[in-house]
Amino acid sequence: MTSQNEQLAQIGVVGLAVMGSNLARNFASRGHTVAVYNRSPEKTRTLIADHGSEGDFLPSETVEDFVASLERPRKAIIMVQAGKATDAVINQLADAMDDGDIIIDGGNALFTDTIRREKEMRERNRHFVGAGISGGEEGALTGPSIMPGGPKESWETLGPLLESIAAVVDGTPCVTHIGPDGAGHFVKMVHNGIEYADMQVIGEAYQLLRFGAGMEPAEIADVFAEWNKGDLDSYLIEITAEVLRQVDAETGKPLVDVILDAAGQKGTGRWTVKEALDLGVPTTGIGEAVFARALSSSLDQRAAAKGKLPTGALKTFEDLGLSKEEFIEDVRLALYASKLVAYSQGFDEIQAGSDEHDWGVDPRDLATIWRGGCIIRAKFLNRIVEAYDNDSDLPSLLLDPYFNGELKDLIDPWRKVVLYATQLGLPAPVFTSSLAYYDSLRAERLPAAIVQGQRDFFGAHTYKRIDKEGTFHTLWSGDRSEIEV
Ligand code: NBP
Repeated sequence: MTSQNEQLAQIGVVGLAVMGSNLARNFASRGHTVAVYNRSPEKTRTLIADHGSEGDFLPSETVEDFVASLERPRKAIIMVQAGKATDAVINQLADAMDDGDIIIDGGNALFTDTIRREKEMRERNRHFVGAGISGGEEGALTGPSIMPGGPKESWETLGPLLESIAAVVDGTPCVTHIGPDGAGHFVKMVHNGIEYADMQVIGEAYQLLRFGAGMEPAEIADVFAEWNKGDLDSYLIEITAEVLRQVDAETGKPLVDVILDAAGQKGTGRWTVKEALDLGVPTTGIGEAVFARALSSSLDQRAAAKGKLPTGALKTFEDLGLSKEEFIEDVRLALYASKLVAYSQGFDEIQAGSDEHDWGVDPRDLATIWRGGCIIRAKFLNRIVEAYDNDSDLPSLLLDPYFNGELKDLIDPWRKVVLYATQLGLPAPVFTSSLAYYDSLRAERLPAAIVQGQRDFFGAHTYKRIDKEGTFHTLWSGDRSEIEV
């Protein structure tokens, strides 16, 4: 620890709960002098007592002292609870700072709040950077994936600092300037949405192996560990194997069997879906994943329905006439296909958000910085980078020649697994809805023509024709002739 009189800090961290403390330690471990401040001074004192020897920290107990301990232009990262707390801290910092100083919000802010805050700070000559930070507490300490938005000039100053603490894959730091104002928090939001879908498809695969093929958690852990050596190689598959292997010390049962099957959520998945609805982007995989968590948590309704709803004639795994090995491989391929759809939909939402707000987000850059540090890090992201290298205007990831080739091998097992799940009576909402999305996307004709006919019938909403330009209406309650409107 260094005395405040001797030197100024290159970076400051406000908010020293788990994320802020770890981020401050990460900066210090890379040789930066780090100013630290927390509303309740105990957390600052604990950080210094426990980790002060890891590097150069400048602790302060007032915002004014904290700001005074920063090198100019001052750079302070806020890691406090999203919402009102963030607004309060931004204003305290802005009051104590000068023109050109940079305030970075590293929390999980809603991107529209970030747009508002950036504007407010710009009007006060402060730079404001909303930065999505992924990787949880471990990532914050050892190297997260960082998605900073805000003014490009701030990136010039901040970039090297953030690059020094980010995860590194193949020599490339997992951080880049995403785009102006709310772009960073927008892509972090969609990242989390994709994470929801990725977690859910892994859960659905588990469910089929466990309650379809009757496999034990430890055996499924071995399967997942094996999958982690191939196309599905990812952090989430890796940790799922760890969770499945864990035995509860109290009961001796697999831990997964004693964990209440009600999934929590903090809101970023829900935000992703709400925004997708507003943008008109069908992120069905993410939507189903968010709803699956909501349904799992509807405990009273589930208890009331348990054993009461008719199942129809279900098949057993034996009825399917498959070997366990065949089934496992089909489930693996269905998981891969559904995951591909979820990522493709997520990238579509990012493109739509970027177009809507004129952010110029480069999907290739995103795939690059998601390869390490973040929760959805996966080998698969290298393929997404290559897809955008080959065609930066790809209309859908599914149309990239590599993924298109993969889909030729995935489609039959995927259809089979959706069928098996239905016959076994096991819910697989993301596997199923992703296949419906895929079949809709490639369809020659969609039932939307019927919907347009109905809308015109009851509401004179008009329709377009496939054979000529113009907008038309049929006189449904008259002589049923067509008029051009
Ligand atoms: P929390 O989200 O639990 O927030 C606790 C911190 O906020 C404490 O430092 C607390 O100070 C401070 N705070 C609050 Br609450 N109200 C405040 C106020 N009015 N003024 C000043 N400070 C206030 O911390 P976290 O889990 O470390 O997360 C920090 C941010 O990072 C959040 O936005 C979170 O969404 C985001 N994030 C978290 C993760 C994760 O894995 N946990 C991952 C990625 C992003 P006090 O000590 O005085 O109460």
